[in-house]
Amino acid sequence: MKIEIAKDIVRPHLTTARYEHSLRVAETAKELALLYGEKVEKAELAAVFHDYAKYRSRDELARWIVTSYLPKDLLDYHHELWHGPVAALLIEKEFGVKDIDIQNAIHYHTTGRAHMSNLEMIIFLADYIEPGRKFPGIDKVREMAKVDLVHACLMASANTIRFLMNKNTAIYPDTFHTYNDLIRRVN
Ligand code: DGI
Ligand code: FE
Ligand code: FE
Ligand code: FE
Repeated sequence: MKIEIAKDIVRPHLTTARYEHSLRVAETAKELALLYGEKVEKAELAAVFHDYAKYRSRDELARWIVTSYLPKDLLDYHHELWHGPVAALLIEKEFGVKDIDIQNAIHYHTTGRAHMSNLEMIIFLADYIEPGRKFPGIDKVREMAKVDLVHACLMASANTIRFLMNKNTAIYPDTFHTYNDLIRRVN
């Protein structure tokens, strides 16, 4: 699918702010793909669609999880974790985007997982560091993103886990798997 078509599809499903976030994630993902030798078109397409399901109702998201191959344990955790997996499903069902690399990058963009591909890490990281984001410690992650993809993802993962623990929120297993896997991969 051409990127401009994808943008036109996604736009009416998002708020203006969320749409602009998605465009910045796409720009950031494109830069990271160039830097780390991954396919720029796949990175951009995954980024444009990554938050596609963000504003579906809780009921609809839950229904897609219950009636598809998606992991049922998502339902035991915050509904914020559901939009990535459901978007990965819906782009195939609705638009025939059946590319497992793109679908995995979208599916795991919020939590990450163990053994992420470079494309998965690029979307995970671009979502975290796009220029509109303000998190404590983000500038150090942006600097690291220019030199070491794995290490930058580890910093983002650690920051997110710290943030969630400070809020006393339940943490999905893949969120921990991401951290544990990346800490073994940095040298
Ligand atoms: O959709 P975005 O706002 O662009 O970003 P996102 O999909 O990466 O993250 C949405 C939220 O999910 C963010 O505030 C962090 C949170 N999150 C990440 N991992 C977990 C989590 N929330 C819970 N409850 N558990 C997690 O494991
Ligand atoms: Fe998201
Ligand atoms: Fe994220
Ligand atoms: Fe996002």
